[in-house]
Amino acid sequence: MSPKIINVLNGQQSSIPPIWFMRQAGRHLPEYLDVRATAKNFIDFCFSPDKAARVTLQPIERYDMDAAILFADILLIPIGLGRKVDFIKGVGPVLEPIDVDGIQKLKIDGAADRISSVYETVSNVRKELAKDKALIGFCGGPWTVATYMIEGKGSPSKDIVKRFAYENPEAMADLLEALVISSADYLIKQAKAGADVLKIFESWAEGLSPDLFDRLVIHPTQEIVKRIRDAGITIPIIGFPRGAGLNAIRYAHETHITAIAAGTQMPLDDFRATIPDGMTVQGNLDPLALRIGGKTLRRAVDNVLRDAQSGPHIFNLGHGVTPDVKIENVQAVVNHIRGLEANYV
Ligand code: 1CP
Repeated sequence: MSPKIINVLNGQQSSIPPIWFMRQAGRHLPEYLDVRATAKNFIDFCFSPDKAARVTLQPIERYDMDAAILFADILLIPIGLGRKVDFIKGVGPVLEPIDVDGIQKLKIDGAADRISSVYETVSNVRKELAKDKALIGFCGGPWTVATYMIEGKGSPSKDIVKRFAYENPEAMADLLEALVISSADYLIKQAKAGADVLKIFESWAEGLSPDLFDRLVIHPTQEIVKRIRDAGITIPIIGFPRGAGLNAIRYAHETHITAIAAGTQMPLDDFRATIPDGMTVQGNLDPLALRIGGKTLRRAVDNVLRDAQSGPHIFNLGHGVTPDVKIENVQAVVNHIRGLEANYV
């Protein structure tokens, strides 16, 4: 039986949508914290195929989600390109900010091979995952990864990076090209190792003028998709231009992705009317409602189901599960979606 999420990505409509959550493997799960405690640091954890495979499978085992998402991070690619990346407890990612000179020195050749333990994780997971579940591989969108590389820290303010893009268009194009080449190669290798779906996380797509959005988001994404297709990889690709507003319409039409993930603020019914006919939409429960639970959560789930019902839909959040989310709340949403008794607390 092919995974339900694959049928929906191929345009089939289902009265019970497939469901998975961004950041479903993470700190809200005690079993995740147990494995996490055995790793030296977050990057070592991502590069340990046995441990990473184990936590990738945990949300399937606990919640019976329809898809597993590879446990890795969008900031592994800068490591492949030869940059130093650390994750500091309580702070988040810390990178040495890159400048024009640094961009010229990026090690594009072999970047995806230098992080090859990720493909081992993919094949370990695929071996253990049931046939009716899909494995999602992923990378960060080039613009989003560039924001971290230029600013050097988490939750980048983007103004520094936008200024860099305006003032150094050639260096910015070189940086995006390095990210396009290495990220496409990375996704191709994940697909060859057994990923069933690929996702491009453009988490910082907000606040860009249409012109910058074209140059920094649409064009590089088109290039990644083209490289993947030219390599003979035909599996679905989900794009997630979080916070892009109306720029998401052109993203849906012009990047040649298969399906589009919507952030929390997107009205799914209006959005569907603007994107290519029959394109699958993923999203977009408010992660805050998931934290709150109870009636608030039930109502928020019903609203998403109502707004998404006119076409193929994958149920998900508008952004990731936060560490304080209660397991009971996630379970209640999964049961509700499947028409089972949902115990909202
Ligand atoms: O020690 C820990 O547990 C650290 C928390 C953590 C986790 C669980 C980080 C650090 N990364 C991850 C895993 C991760 N990251 C996954 C796989 C697990 C899953 O989804 O279940 C994925 C798909 C990502 C993708 C990712 N990393 C994104 C895109 C999605 C999004 O949230 O917008 C981004 C922006 C990152 C960067 C990142 N990595 C980690 C943190 C804390 C951050 C965000 C930093 C910031 O605030 O900007």
